[in-house]
Amino acid sequence: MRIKLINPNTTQRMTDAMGRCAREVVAPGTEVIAVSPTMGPPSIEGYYDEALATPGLLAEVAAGEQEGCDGYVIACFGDPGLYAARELARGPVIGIAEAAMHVASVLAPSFSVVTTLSRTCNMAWHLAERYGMTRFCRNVRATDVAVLELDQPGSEARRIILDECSRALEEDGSEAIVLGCAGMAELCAQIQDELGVPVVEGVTAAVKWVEALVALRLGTAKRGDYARPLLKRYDGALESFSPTEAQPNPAASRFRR
Ligand code: 5HY
Repeated sequence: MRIKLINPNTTQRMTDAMGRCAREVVAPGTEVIAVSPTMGPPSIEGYYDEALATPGLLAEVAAGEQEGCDGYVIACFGDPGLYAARELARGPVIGIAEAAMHVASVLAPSFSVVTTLSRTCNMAWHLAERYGMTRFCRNVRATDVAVLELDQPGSEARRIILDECSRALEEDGSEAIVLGCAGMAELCAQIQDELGVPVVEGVTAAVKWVEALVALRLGTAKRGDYARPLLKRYDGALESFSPTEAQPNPAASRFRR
């Protein structure tokens, strides 16, 4: 099977790191195609970044349908464009925040999210509400480490994140941690080893969830909300995004009718 892992920001080194993490956990026979859009913000740290990352993300999903991709991961903790992507895709589409929160919710009675900038904390709360996770999510904490600082040589990011996770366990009373940024994926194992509690990051959680759904021959429901977008011609710079008839996806036959 082919899973398209889409980093909605345009920073290729982040995309490469996510691809490495995903390929470590997928089963033999599962191909991970890790991509970034060619247009959009280099990091997503607010509503405006997220809005302007979405067209490029959706273009990658539309391309994936042509490429015969079986499923998709939206690898940004805001889960941008998740529902729009589901309108385009035949296969499952999972966001990393959605995946990480659900996984943590079956491993512990409660979790805290540890994310990047303070200004994105409410976005995480909104997602917890949307996913029915507020009864599990005790807190959303910011480290105020910018997304593109996470992997910088000499960065104190790992220690700062680890300290915030420790405070979450002590002060929030949480029994698990959700890492609130795709850029934290490569830090997850070390942090979990140090803390001794489940530390969940959404890239690998989402990839394995998509893999499981595709293996079960389950795809996105194409009735109602997630049916193909209605046909219409868009104006101006977005004309190329005009909804068209569904193109045959070579992978579609694998899904249960
Ligand atoms: C992410 N931004 O996972 C989010 C994290 C955040 O570029 N990739 C980004 O801070 O919301």
